[in-house]
Amino acid sequence: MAEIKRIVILTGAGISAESGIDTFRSAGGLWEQHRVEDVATPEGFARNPDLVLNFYDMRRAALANVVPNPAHMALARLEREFSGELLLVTQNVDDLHERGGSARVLHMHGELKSALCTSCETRSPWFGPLIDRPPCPACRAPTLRPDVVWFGEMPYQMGRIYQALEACDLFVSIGTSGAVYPAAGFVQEARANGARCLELNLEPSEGSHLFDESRHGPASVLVPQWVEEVLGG
Ligand code: BJW
Repeated sequence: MAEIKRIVILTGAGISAESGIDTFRSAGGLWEQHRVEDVATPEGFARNPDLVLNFYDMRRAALANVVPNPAHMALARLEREFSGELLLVTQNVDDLHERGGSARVLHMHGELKSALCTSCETRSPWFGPLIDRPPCPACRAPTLRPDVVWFGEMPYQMGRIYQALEACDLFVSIGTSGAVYPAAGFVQEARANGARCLELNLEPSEGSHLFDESRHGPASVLVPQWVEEVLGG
C-alpha cells in the first residue's frame, strides 16, 4: 500500500449512535419524531421559533448524559499519532469528538454549544437554553438562534474542506447515510482528485458504490480497527 500522507475524514450521526445520540433517518431517529421542514429549515424557525428553540435546547441539555465511544477516541488517537496531515470534518453538532480528545474538529453543520445572533451575526459559545430569548453577548439583542446549518443554508468552511479534498490521498466517510449535500458529494470530489475512498458504516450508504472499499458494522469496532491499521500497530 502506498504511503498515506493526507487524510480527510467525514463523520456523521452514526459515529455518535453508540453513545446514545439518535441518528436522523433510522427507525426511531430524530426525523421520525419531528418533520424536517419544521425543525431544520429557516422557514420552520420563522413559523414556530419556540418549537425549534425547544428542540435544540433539549438536544443541547442531553449532551450532559452522553460520553464519547471508542470510535471518537480512536480518531483522537489518530490525530495525535499520525505523522501526515489530517482534517476531521463532522456533520455532527454534538461535542463528542472534542470530548473524545480531538483538538481540531471542523463542524460543517455548526454546534449545539454555540449560538448565532440573527441581528449582528456573532457566533458565541452557548451552554444553556435559548427558549427564554437571552441577549446576544455581543450586541445584547434577544435574537439568538441555534448555531446550526439548516437546509437551504451554507455549511461552514466549505473552501477549506474542498481544498483538503483536492489534496488528500485518502478520504474516509464514517457513520453517515450520504443523503445530505454537499457532504454526500465529498466522495466524488476526493475520487476525482485521485484519492482512495473508504466507507465505515453500519450499512451501505446511498453512495456506497462510489467508494473503493466499504466496511459495514458498528463504528465503535470498525474505527479503532482502521486506525490501528493506519498507524501500523
Ligand atoms: C452507524 C451506526 C453505528 C447508525 N456505527 N454507523 C437535491 C440534490 C442535491 C442537493 C439538494 C437537493 N435539494 C436540496 C439540496 C441541498 C440540501 C440537501 O442535501 N437536501 C437533501 C435532502 C437532498 N442541502 C442543503 O441545503 C445544505 N446546504 C447547501 O446545499 O448549500 C448550498 C451549497 C452548494 C454547494 C456547495 C456548498 C453549499 C445544508 C444541509 C444542512 C443539513 N443540516 C442537518 C441539520 C443540522 C442541525 C441538526 O443537527 O439538527 O444536518 S440535516 C441532518 O442530516 C444533519 C446531519 O448532519 C445531516 C446528515 O445526516 P447523517 O449524519 O448522515 O445521519 P443519518 O441519520 O442520515 O445517517 C446515519 C448513518 O449512520 C446511517 O447510514 C446509519 O446506518 C449509520 N449508523 N448507527 C456506524 N453504530
